Amino acid sequence: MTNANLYALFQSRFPDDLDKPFLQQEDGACLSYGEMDQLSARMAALLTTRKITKGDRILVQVEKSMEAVCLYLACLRVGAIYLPLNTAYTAHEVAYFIGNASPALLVGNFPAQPLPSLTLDQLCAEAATCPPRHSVELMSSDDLAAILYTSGTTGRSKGAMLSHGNLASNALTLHDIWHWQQDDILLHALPIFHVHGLFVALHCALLGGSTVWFLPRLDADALIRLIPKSTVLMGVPTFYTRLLAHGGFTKDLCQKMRLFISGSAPLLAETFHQFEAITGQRILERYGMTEAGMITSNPYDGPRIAGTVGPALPDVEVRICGEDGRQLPAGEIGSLEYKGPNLFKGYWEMPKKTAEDMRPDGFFISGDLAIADQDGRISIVGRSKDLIISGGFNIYPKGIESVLDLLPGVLESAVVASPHPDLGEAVMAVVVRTDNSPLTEQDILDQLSDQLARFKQPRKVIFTDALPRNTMGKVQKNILRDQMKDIFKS
Ligand code: MLC
Ligand code: AMP
Repeated sequence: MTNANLYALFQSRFPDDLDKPFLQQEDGACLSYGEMDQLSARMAALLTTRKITKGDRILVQVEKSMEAVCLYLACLRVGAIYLPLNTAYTAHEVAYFIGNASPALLVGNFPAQPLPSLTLDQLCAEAATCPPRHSVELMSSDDLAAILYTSGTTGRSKGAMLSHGNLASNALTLHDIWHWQQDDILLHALPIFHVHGLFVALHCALLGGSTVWFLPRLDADALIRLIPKSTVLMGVPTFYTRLLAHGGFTKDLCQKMRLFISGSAPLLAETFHQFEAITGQRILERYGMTEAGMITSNPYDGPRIAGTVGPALPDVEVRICGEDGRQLPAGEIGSLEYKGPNLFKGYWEMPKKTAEDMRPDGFFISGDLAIADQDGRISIVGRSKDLIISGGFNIYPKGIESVLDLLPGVLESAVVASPHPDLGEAVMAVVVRTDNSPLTEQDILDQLSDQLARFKQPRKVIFTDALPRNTMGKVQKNILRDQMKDIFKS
């Protein structure tokens, strides 16, 4: 059996000169390909001495760092399943993931957890004393490499199981269609706990043997400094609106840049056109999701059209269907469904939920509404799932409403998105108080702060006497969305 371990694929693509920088920071810190291979081998040795074996889950909630990247690679090396969590999650939220995933090891700050845990600093210190474990565990392409949690319509998060084969196929396809080259320099300012920053960005660079400018977070000033020394930028639309809002962003800065990629949320046509007017370059928009990585992409060579996400990737099948699952003709809006080697292995310990989202012929129901033209070019036009995407983070209203509804003084609530100039969409809560309750917006926000990650907390709370309902008693969120649509207009 050939080894389908993703790390073995990366190793086969390392540059000849292992001293070449893999990750480099503005402060001068740098990790070469050789150092990354060595550090991840030491971390792999440490995991082995801690009896971590193939299939064990390692739950990781740490700040973005070069060491965190090496820990991910070390997990691949030993066949452990990497489970990264958003650093914004509260202890209350993290408890659910720990209960659901039963990890063998926690990495991060978990003082109150009875499970074995280490901070990343402790892990690095212990790993430094271990002789490197250079072997790479033999894996089949169906063996799991990672579980990424994605929030669900019912408010409960689901762990999307991604195999070594899923990740490898998507990375190889993107590396190819985006014409990745060894001399590329990727500007990386995304978080590394989601598909976009962890897989799409880092895997392309690793397959290219390329160098990465590794920024702790989005900082428009730092982008402006580093764009002249980079060739590729990947970001959510907020990256591009912030660059455009920055007085120092000019065409001259972009001389070396060959590719600006956007995804994770809709890129406004206005942003696309303003960006082209300044730089002469068209942002390449692509579409994806946690359950599969990337699914469609605008072409590298052909026309990139604002408001579209391009055709299906070469090895992915996409179709637009009616509610009955039958394919619709081009030009009709329907549910976007897809299948391919990148499609995940299901939700961790939720076979029923997995089955609900799959068609009998193996297509996955994305929950996005889309339209295709005669050439197969897709536009995402809406969502059948009740989902808010704020700055590229997915937020399900149900998860917020269920917390709000339990607060003393709240009778009921509805959470909707309002268009937001920086984040695309922002969370709004509409709350009905119980009789005579003196509850204020601040009271609500204070009470949510230790229960919900900051990015999920409503940007505004509006009080009303009753929620609008249809004859079936269902809250008419479209009416609320319409009422709130100008609330963040700048
Ligand atoms: C931060 N905050 C947010 C937020 N990010 N609030 C709502 N939505 C967000 N996305 C909060 C902070 O806690 C802070 O709270 C306040 O907003 C201001 O924070 P900031 O420091 O200015 O934010 P910043 O660090 O600049 O982050 C904004 C961002 C970031 C958009 C750059 O959220 C980001 O990097 N998003 C990328 C998400 C991503 O990678 N998605 C990919 C998912 S994978 P306070 O307390 O100060 O008010 C996927 C598949 C695919 O979707 O297709 O790729
Ligand atoms: P996540 O579950 O975090 O992986 O987010 C996936 C969702 O992000 C998709 O189902 C879409 O709703 C949305 N998304 C990703 N890329 C785009 C895009 N280019 N345009 C519109 N929506 C997008």
